[in-house]
Amino acid sequence: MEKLETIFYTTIIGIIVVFGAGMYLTGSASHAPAQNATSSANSYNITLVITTNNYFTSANHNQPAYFVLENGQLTSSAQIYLPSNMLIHLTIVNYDSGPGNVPSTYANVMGTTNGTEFIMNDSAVNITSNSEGQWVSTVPSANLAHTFTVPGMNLNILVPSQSITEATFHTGNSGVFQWQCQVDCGTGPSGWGGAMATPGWMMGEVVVQ
Ligand SMILES: [Cu+2]
Repeated sequence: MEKLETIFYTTIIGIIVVFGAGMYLTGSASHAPAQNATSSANSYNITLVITTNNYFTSANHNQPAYFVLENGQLTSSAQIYLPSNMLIHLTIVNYDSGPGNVPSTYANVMGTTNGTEFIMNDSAVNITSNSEGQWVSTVPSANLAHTFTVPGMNLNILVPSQSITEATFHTGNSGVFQWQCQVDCGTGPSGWGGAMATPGWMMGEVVVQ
């Protein structure tokens, strides 16, 4: 009997864990913020994913790119939609390594709650056993892979190598703002070509609506 009870409760806990994870993944983002299932009336969740080794051109392949995780699929980051006047919970899952150079203007976290961000699984994005993380206001340049920077919103989020980053910030009124990675992860002598100069890769628009 005891063994059966153990199996029963283990199964129930397993179902709860799997269901909970599923809810989290499906609630990532939507082009229609008001209909997002898991975001509450007062906040909105969005997950961005940075993958590497994306084919760019025959001369410049292996470029990194941002994607929006939407209903379990990676979609273009050329336009990232956010609701206006809302608390945003942003998660960035970064599979890319880096490092690269960032202008001193963008060396610190800006525009988030308390001017900080939460970093997990630093340099090991696929770790599942280590739940530890840390709040930071900057990331050493030797460990910096990308940024998610929206100058028009005074927002600067630093993305360490192979990591999960979380931050919250408020949107204002509706408008279209440029987003741009500030780490020279592209092609050419400056590193600002290729992905860095192409919408949906390391730049694009944030559409606040
Ligand atoms: Cu970048």
